[in-house]
Amino acid sequence: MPDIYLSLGSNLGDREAHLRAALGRLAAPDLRVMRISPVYETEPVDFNDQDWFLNLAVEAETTLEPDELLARIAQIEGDLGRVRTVPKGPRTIDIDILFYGDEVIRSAALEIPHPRLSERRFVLAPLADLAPDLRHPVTGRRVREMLEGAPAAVVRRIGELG
Ligand code: PH2
Ligand code: MG
Ligand code: MG
Repeated sequence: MPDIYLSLGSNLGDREAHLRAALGRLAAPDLRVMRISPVYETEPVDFNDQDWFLNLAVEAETTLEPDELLARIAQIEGDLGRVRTVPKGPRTIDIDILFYGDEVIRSAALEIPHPRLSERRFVLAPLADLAPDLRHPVTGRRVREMLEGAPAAVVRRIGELG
């Protein structure tokens, strides 16, 4: 069964409650959540005029194929009240697939590894807490090397999800 890594983020309403609810929904007979990183409070990137995020990373095992995993995630995001207004704008919950084992998928619907992973401290900082030596299957760079080279942005670890 492949090890997968997900990034979760929320910057609307009760951010911790949204993260907790998403983690509760992710766990299923076909998806086992193995480890959850600490929570980080992070400065918004790409679309700056919005509130700060809470972000965390998850390591899981799943029997779902990548497209099935994507559909599951869309369902969870919808259930938690995510409405897509501004692209990259405020959201109750965003769940992104970072890695699916060593697979490389580049389709219109799905890109794995996540294409902007190596530029995003809000993804890499929590991921480095779980898997600093994990290598990107295309570039061969380790998570901790990507974090060291990522553009500056404020991320601060605020603790474990209670
Ligand atoms: N997600 C985005 C765009 N910008 N910034 C932070 N800090 N955290 C996010 O999760 C985030 C973002 C698009 O998904
Ligand atoms: Mg995202
Ligand atoms: Mg997303």
